[in-house]
Amino acid sequence: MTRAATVDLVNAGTRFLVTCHRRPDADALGSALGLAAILRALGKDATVWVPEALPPNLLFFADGLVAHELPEGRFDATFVMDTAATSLLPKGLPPSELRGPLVVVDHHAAHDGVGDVVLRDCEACSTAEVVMHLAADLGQRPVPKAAAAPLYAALVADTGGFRYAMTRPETLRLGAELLEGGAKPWVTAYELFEGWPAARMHLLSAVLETLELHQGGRVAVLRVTRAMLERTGANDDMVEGMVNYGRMLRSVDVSLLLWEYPREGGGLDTKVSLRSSGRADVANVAMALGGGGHRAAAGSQVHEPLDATLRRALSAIEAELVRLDGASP
Ligand SMILES: [Mn+2]
Repeated sequence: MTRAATVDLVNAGTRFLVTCHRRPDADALGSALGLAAILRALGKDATVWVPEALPPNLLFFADGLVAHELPEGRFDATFVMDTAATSLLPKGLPPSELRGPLVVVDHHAAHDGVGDVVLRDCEACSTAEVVMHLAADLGQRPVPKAAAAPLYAALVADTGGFRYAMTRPETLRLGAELLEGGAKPWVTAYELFEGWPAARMHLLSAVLETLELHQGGRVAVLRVTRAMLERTGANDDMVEGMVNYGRMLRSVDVSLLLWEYPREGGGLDTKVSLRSSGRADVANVAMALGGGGHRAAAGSQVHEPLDATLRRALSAIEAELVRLDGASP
């Protein structure tokens, strides 16, 4: 139903704002640029607006295509991509009389209902996939050439390079369509997963040194402190993906990365990143810590120091492992 409502909004309007969640990642930004290209192919005016600076590794598809200042005037609707919670809406979103209906496009299992229209498919591997299904409803498949590179980047990022369990035959067919549209597989993989500055490698080395195993080896714990970031000259963006290293251990069901993170207004929070090697549902764990996410990848930001957060996280993980062991004898 929401797909039909979204199509009606697109057909009825002429001027759209497209944005995404805070700290944009490849799926958030790629699905935003992909949707904007589709709207333009329909003769609509579409602006992708992101108030923050973009992560450098996403510039290969986004450079010069994103407005950082909010354009003036009214919009017929505002799309917010890949966003599961009100707290993740971009700062400075125009008031409702200027932005029009808020259409939230998403694929997260846990969603707080944010949006006047919520176009959400929890089976989709990425928000980019939801956009491609919407493109079909709008008569824009294959997608316009300008949509291919950003949507492909989103697909590759959210499936871990077509490796994660939600990679279905359909996912590869969508990927094939985007390659036919001109997306570049090696450029995409290199920019998303490699091309590191040396400081990031030094940070990884320090993070791996902190490895601890709990619950008889089933839980890997990694830490990132401000001191480690300072010592290696790394920044917070470079921590992205480091939680995955704990998951590589064969004994591990849950990898947990705890990261001292500056709190708005001063002080330190602890960011919690969780990955499952396939059996445990880490969205359950993240929810127990006030966050959310997917079965295999979830997280939270906790207003407590790292050690206190570690204790809470370990007990939430233990509860999930007990649930898991009860469910599959
Ligand atoms: Mn996503």
